[in-house]
Amino acid sequence: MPNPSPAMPAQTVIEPGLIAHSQQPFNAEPPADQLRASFITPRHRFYVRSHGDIPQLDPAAHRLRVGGWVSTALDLSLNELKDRFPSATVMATLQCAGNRRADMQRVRPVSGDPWAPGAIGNAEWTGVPLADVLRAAGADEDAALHVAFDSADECSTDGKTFRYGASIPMTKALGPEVLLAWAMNGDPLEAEHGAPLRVVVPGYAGVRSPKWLCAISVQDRPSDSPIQASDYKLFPPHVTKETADPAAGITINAMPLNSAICEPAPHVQLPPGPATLRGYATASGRAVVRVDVSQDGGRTWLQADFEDHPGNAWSWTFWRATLDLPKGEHELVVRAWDEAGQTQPAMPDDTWNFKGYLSAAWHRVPVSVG
Ligand SMILES: Nc1nc2c(c(=O)[nH]1)N[C@H]1C(S)=C(S)[C@@H](COP(=O)(O)O)O[C@H]1N2
Ligand SMILES: [Mo]
Repeated sequence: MPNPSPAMPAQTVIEPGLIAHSQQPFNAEPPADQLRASFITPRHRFYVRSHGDIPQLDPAAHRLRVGGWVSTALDLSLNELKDRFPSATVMATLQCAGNRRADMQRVRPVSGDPWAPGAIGNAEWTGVPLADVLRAAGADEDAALHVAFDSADECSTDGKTFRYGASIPMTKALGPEVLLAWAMNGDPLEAEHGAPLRVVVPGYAGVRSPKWLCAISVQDRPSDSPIQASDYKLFPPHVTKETADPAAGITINAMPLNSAICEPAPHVQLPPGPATLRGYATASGRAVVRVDVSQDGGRTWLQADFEDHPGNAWSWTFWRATLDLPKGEHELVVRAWDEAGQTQPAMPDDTWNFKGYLSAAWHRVPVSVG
């Protein structure tokens, strides 16, 4: 990075290929067709979601502390972490809880950036399993405990400034898929993705994968950071920003089944005849077993073909389908099915919530053919 200052100035264009929702904090996603161009999402097409300025941390000086309900507290440099534990690589999709929020925004106003289907990416993450580090510290593994993470970045919401923090239940933290990662797609992490060290919690909302990781604490309660305690909660449709009781909201951890059409783009003009639809589907821990597409708003369906469908449940699936489109206006639709026989809700209205989280209704793309 050319800028040696502790945080990037607001006007820095971090990834010119991304569509920015805001520059400070930097929040940006790739155009959907570019997202669909490679099964492993390259860094320049990987969405960025940050709550504060992006810290520029010195990898040589960086420390990771592990404490709380452990028998031996640890304080490790990055090199000590790499030398002491066998490394692991996991292919996993990372997805923001606000991915596809734009669909809910069209129902009724919601808070947060209006993400299209691009607040998602699939990468090969390399690091050490969190479970190995917890065991080396002699962590209490009681299923009722939580593993909390502290980051280096300062965030502010509603006038309060605090360091980013989040936690996951011990039961998830011990899973072999959960990594303390220093590399993405074989390269050291970039600053915007959490360099030099981040957590990757496959299957969980991105918010539980803290970037710029400084400390881990085993504790009997979730992180008390506002990110954990009040943000990223799912509320019923009648609850508003004014009436929301954060303690009563559901903590967003595992992500629901979702799918999106990445090509064609909404509102394009197509010639009559065969049109190829391409997109992704993800079940976040379960396997996607079927994807259906419709050209008439969901009255009739055709089964899509899988293009890339790894046996690994942490990674998304790429699908493709060809429809014969006559002249006129059409609403293209996709829905996925998981191995439990579940599918997505039909309308964004069905799961609308004022924060616009977990927007996972059938994805609808209007096109004109003529
Ligand atoms: N320290 C820190 N970690 C963070 C965040 C953040 O703002 N600060 N954003 C979270 C959210 S909401 C998401 S969706 C993912 C995004 O990761 P990415 O920017 O590498 O795509 O990081 C998570 N980890
Ligand atoms: Mo997110």
